[in-house]
Amino acid sequence: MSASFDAKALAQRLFEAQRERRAIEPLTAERAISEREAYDVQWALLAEHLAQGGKLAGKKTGLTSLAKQRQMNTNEPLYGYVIDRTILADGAQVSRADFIHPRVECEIAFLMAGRLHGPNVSGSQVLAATRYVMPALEIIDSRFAAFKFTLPDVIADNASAARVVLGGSARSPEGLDLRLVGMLMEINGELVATGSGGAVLGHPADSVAWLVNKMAEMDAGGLEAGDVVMAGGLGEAFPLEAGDYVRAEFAHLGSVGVRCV
Ligand code: OOG
Ligand code: MG
Repeated sequence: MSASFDAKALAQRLFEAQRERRAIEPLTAERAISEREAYDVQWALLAEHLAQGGKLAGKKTGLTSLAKQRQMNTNEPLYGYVIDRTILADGAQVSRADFIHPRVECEIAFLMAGRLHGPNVSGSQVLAATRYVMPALEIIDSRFAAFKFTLPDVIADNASAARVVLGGSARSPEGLDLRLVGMLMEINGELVATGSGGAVLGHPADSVAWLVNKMAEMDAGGLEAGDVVMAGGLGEAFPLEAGDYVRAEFAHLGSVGVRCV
């Protein structure tokens, strides 16, 4: 760690940008940040959310699909944390004014039945430790101007996490080939994207396994029973505007919707 690197101060800057809904310049505009330093900032940011009354409810992967990696111009995934009060029920309403420049994307979410810590965790171990899979929408909201960042910036910014909407009727992944679970996404009744589970690292459970192993590499623990885990956007993310109604329908899993006012 170089003398000028202060993970807590950088986390504070991100926390305030989020609270004040004000975009800031990428942290790497000042100084190069390594992956490990970026996760140190993310950890300090989580500590700030917990200090302000948030509770850790789960984890998320991001940039796990080619579509997302192309859209955001990186070729590596990342993980982040999900805070309890950012999780919303199907059909929830969000306010555009609560965000800087929100985008919405479709994902498959996992609810963990058991603890799972890496390294060397496989997708089948993830499935064995899963209670339910659910259709989900994620609202992301980069704290960086124009949604432009490098991978260390977005790691520090908790993978742009803003809200999670869980839908469907939670069901066990048993007997489902999650790679082939198809998805249709509509905004205001208009089809904007189609996809399938295999879009995220070949299999959503492999995406979750990637997360567990990466957390182990970062000495950050892993998954605990009860954790909600977002396996990553199946396709690109779309701008979310006041007046929008977003709905995604998945084969076998059901649907999930959110309204923005
Ligand atoms: C980073 C977060 C990516 C996903 O599912 O790929 C993400 C971003 O695109 O701002 O949540
Ligand atoms: Mg996402």
